[in-house]
Amino acid sequence: MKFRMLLPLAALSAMGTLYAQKQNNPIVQTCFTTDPAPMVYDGRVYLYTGHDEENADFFWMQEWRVYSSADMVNWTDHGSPLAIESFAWGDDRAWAPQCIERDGKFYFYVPLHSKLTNGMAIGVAVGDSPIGPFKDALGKPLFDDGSWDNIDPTVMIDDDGQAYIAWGNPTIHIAKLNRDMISFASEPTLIKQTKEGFGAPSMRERDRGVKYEDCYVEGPWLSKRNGRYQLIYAAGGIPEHISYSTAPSLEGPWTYGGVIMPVDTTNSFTNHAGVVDFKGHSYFFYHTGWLPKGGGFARSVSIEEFKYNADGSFPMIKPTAKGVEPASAFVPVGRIEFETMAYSKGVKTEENSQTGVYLSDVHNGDYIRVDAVDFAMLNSEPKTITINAASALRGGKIEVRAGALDGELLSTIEIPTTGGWEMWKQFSAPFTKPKVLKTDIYFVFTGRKGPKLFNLDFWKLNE
Ligand code: FUB
Repeated sequence: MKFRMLLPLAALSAMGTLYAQKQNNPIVQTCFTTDPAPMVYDGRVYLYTGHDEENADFFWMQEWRVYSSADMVNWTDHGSPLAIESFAWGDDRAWAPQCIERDGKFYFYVPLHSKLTNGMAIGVAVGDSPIGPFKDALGKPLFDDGSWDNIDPTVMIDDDGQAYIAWGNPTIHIAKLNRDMISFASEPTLIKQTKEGFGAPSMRERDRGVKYEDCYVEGPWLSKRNGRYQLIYAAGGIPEHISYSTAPSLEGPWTYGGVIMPVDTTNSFTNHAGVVDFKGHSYFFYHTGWLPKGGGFARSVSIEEFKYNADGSFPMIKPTAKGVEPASAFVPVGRIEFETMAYSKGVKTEENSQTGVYLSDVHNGDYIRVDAVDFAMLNSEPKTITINAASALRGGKIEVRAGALDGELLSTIEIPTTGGWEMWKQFSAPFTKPKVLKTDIYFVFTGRKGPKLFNLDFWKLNE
């Protein structure tokens, strides 16, 4: 009797947890992502990241990754179009990047370890699309003086068309770029760090034993807002917080603006920020160690929405697990890649030259969630769903549910073996539109406990 009374309570509380736990941060769960550099282009936000390896004991990072979103919650994984091996002169440490568009080309600036000088160097790759492919634009570093300071490049194009690049730890180098974006228009100089400008003089000029208000460390993010230049950066030493300084001109004088994101329980001793405005909202990107198995060398990108204060200053921004609300609805029209999702459990992504990026490592009990799917925006009612899948084993089953993991069942698709993990076949099943027309959609994967079930390429609703 006691047991029977307890059971519904336990079930209720489990459901409560399920609903209470809806979260969007970190925004990628299929691998670790670091050092976010967002770029708004043609109605989407492109996000360039580093990639911490699993079980790493240092920043042994091998590649950069690209994601994009039209709504800030559903992110498409575009894989890794740039890696250490893209630069013949580099051999290690694919650290914090930034990409920018100019004249229809995309310039992807990276720091990496130089074989030429045994220091860190700044490289630049170029591509015809925001997701690549990218290739080393110079065949040599853009800047390489053998110093370990050369990390974390940030770029901006001023209102008069002049492009600037800045980088460094614990120095801040700055230089003008030529219109070609791959050569300097001025010799790199150092931004002078002062107490008034950054909370402390530069590291090599600080007095021992003096407690300073703050200090620049690394990860600069250069931008301009309402005619004033903003430099956001990781500050304060280890563990890092995020602070900023502003200036009327890039020659200074710089004024220290304060802390934006304080040291928090982020489980990461570094932090690294990027800021963009998109669809009328302002977004702050940063990283934490909040994924399972996360930590200082296993970081993941998160996002918070914020509003500038009336005087243009930054508010204090706290990391959350909830993350941001959708900036627009997701209309489920045409072919939708399975690697477009707001949240997932258990799965990973892989890529090959034939399929591009696809969902892999799908096991019993795993799921993905696509947020704010708006069925009211469809011209006609979907009657079936088609899924492109591959399985070398016995396959499994996909349940499509609305609103929650155990929400309204919209479809069940059986995926049998296809004879190989990359032998793709399409499977269709009846689909009922949800009662609530704007809802989150869950794809819940079930099958034999233990082995991988299938790989998933795309889904599509049909009339
Ligand atoms: O990801 C490697 C390094 O850690 C970056 O270059 C720094 O900004 C810090 O986040």
